[in-house]
Amino acid sequence: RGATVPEPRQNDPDTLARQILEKLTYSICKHPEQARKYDWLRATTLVVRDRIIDHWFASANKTRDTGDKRVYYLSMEFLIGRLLRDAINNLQLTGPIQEALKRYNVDVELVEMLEPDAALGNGGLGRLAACFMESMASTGVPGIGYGIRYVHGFFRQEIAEGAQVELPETWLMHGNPWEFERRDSTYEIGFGGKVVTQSEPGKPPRQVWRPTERVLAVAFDTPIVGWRGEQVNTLRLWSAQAIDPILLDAFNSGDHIGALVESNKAEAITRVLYPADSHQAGQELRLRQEYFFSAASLQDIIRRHVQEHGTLDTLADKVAIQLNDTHPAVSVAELMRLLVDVHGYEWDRAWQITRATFGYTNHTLLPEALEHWPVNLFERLLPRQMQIIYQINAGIIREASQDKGFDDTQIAAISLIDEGHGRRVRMGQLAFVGSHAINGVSALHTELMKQTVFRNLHELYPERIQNKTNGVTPRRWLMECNPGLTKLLTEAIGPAFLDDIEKLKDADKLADDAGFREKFAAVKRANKMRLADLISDRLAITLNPDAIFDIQVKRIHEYKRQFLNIIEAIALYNQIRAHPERDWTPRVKIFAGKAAPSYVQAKEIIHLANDVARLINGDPAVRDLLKVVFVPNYNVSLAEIIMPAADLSEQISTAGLEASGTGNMKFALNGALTIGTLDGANVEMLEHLGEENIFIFGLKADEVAQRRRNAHSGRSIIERTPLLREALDAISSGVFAPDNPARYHNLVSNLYNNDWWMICADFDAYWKTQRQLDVLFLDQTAWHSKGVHNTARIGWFSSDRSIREYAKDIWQAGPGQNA
Ligand code: 26V
Repeated sequence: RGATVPEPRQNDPDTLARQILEKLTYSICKHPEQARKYDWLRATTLVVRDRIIDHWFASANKTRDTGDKRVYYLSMEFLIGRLLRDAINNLQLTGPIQEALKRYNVDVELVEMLEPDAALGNGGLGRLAACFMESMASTGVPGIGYGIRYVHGFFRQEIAEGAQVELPETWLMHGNPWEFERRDSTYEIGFGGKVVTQSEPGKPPRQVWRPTERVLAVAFDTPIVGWRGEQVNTLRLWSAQAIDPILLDAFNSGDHIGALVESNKAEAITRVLYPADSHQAGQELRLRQEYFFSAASLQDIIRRHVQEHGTLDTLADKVAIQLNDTHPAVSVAELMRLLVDVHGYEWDRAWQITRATFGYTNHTLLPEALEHWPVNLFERLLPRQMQIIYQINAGIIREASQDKGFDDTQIAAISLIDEGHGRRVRMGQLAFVGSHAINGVSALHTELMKQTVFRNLHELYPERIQNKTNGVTPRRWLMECNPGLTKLLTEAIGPAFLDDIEKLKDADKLADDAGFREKFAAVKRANKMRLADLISDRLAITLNPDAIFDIQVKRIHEYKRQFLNIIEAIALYNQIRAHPERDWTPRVKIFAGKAAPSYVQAKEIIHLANDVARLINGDPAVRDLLKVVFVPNYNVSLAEIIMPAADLSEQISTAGLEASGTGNMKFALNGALTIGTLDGANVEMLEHLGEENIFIFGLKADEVAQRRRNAHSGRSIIERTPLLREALDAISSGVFAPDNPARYHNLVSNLYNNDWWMICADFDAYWKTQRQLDVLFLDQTAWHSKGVHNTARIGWFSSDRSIREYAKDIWQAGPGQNA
């Protein structure tokens, strides 16, 4: 309306340098002489952000004008990490920005490192959501992510005397230049109260929920830039606020604390990320978080849809909503409430729309991680949604018994209410029945879903479960974290792989090219030196860069078996000491990861890793042959330094328990070899890489299940395996914990008495495979040739491929999908 559109921005270093100076001066109010690195970060971010905004407007307009189907990704967690390098890379500004900052004697890398690492997630599930957001933007899917703007993300981990200490994380401390508060997208969210029946003459009676408590959900938007900046999508995070910021009457009558109680209670909803990913917390605040962000997102989705299309009849044609695990599963009941109670839809029609709109992704089969809420809590907090769940349940049970002749045991298994443990709402069942597509995250995991948690629902709806194997974004996990390898690959096979990562296949033949292999090895060595420098700075441990860098980084959990890895380290240590004359391959075992604060065994494993590291690293008898390192505070930024520096990737979960894994893909993309079990996506990696390029050992999923049924225990294995017995004896003896020799008694006695995680059962196979890798590493030609094959053949595990599959098979959205 009379306003002129800004002219296109120039991306040459001169222009960028000038604009950075302008931001520094007029937005940050600093003279270049006084500017600190942090000020340069902010100024650079603002300059990059301006360019994103241009593309952001264009993307939003396009989707509105075409009326293309939108995809909404609902996730309690987005583990996005830093955004500046991602934005610069995807806008193709890496060189020019580096050049521009150099004019002020500023090193872009040092500046980038000051950006806080947005850790709004626990681990795999949250990081997958972040990769998916980037890939939706990169593949042209109009996607909006919905989540929670936690004030405190995943805790900061310190190690004090070997043990994990949790400290608050404060990513918003200096403000967040990537987010835009949208006061015009604010919604009321209710809790508690009662349901009343309203009847008007001539109309069917309506249920109306009258909540007693209300809070505001305020939107904060962050742009997600796709590759080459062509599409910019939105990550919309909700922040909770009280409707009345202060109760002035209470304050004026002297109750200064009471005046703030309500606003504290409201804001508590989005204060902190729950740091547990393997035990359902069962706390009211968690359920409030889940409902809060689900309800806000649905109101927003419905408002936008009605604005653009005028009716909710077409919701499922124009909207796909993906539930990232069961955390947003209450959305199924909430959408039914909105359709039936608020918009007057008939139940059956509402149910049809709901099911056609939702898809649900399952990320774990661990029984202790499956969400189920006590019925009485649910009823008190969300009375109308509880009624709706009962009504959905009645319909499903009717269908199962009438159409399929299900018996009482089968009905009990599919019921949305678990009657066994004090009446609970099963969120997995709710998400399943409310969705038209349910997916697992690797081929094996999807098969196990059909056989275990969802056996009976799968029988009732045999068409609904499908597989969508996970992937990782090659922009962050190759181009940005490993510029050396990216440059080498571009020189060798040309730049086509940057747009289609499966073209990395063109590098496969270079595995036999000695010249290429040498350059590949040189890049790896430089990346190892960089990690060695970081470890030297932070932990004062000196590493031998010619050693195998053998790395296990992920959440600490018994099923992931960091304990098995540590036991192998001790056994190796014993052998090196017993046979110093042998030709040992030098090895550095690197660990990083966080334990849930309440997970006792996981914390003991961290403590053991640190205790073992101290003893081994201090023993001159093994000097350069063996080192053990636990790097504190694993996060996305640390992963970006670790992945390119690995020779060997540890993916050694008890078979059947790791749904997919995504670290396995990041390591392989950066040329590491994998030692792993036949679990999760490792199974498919084996198929793509070829069995000579991945090192698989141990029990298979069905063998694990069988042993568990047969009351397997570790005792007899330990007694006949001297290497294992001696390592466990050492742990039990207290040599690693002179201050508290009994510290690890429980960990060890669990192995004797039950070995639930098959550590003893797999030890021998693991040991032998590691020794095979020792020998292979001495033949650097053979080793690097396999490394090249890993990089060249792993392209299928790109999240671009995952997203294209979701878009085609579940969402019917994105390029080529709109009629
Ligand atoms: C569960 C819970 C339980 C209640 C308390 C908070 C909380 C937070 C997260 C979770 C779910 C964790 C599930 C998860 O992260 N699964 C991982 O998903 C990855 C992406 O699909 C996959 O690669 C990993 O194998 C899988 O463990």
